[in-house]
Amino acid sequence: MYSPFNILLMKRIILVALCAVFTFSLAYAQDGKKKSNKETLTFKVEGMDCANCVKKIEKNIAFAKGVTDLKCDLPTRTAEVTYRSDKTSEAKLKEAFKKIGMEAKTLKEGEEVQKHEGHDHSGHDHAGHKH
Ligand SMILES: [Cu+2]
Repeated sequence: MYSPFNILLMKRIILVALCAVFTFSLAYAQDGKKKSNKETLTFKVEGMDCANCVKKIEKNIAFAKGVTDLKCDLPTRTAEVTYRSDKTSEAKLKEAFKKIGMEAKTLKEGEEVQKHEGHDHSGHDHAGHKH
């Protein structure tokens, strides 16, 4: 027979146990991240104007030292770079973009990305820009 008090106590124990499991799994997830030294940065890339520019980034930045993943988004002109922080750094990644003639700016988390609707080439000089 369970008294109302016991049922309450059991509910509390279950709740505490659930909390403990949740906290542990969170700690584990963070531990795993630390071990692989993986970080992700989103860059706003000036000069990423067409599919060829994206290809250029994919051919170069994806194979830059320490880069493990790369996702380019043409409409927002952003490149999401996942990299190993023990192999490369934000500054080195920006340098890699510079080498292919593009300026990358780190996008702060939560910063609004302006949609680049259509394909506006005004003020975009394609001279010396080999496709
Ligand atoms: Cu282009």
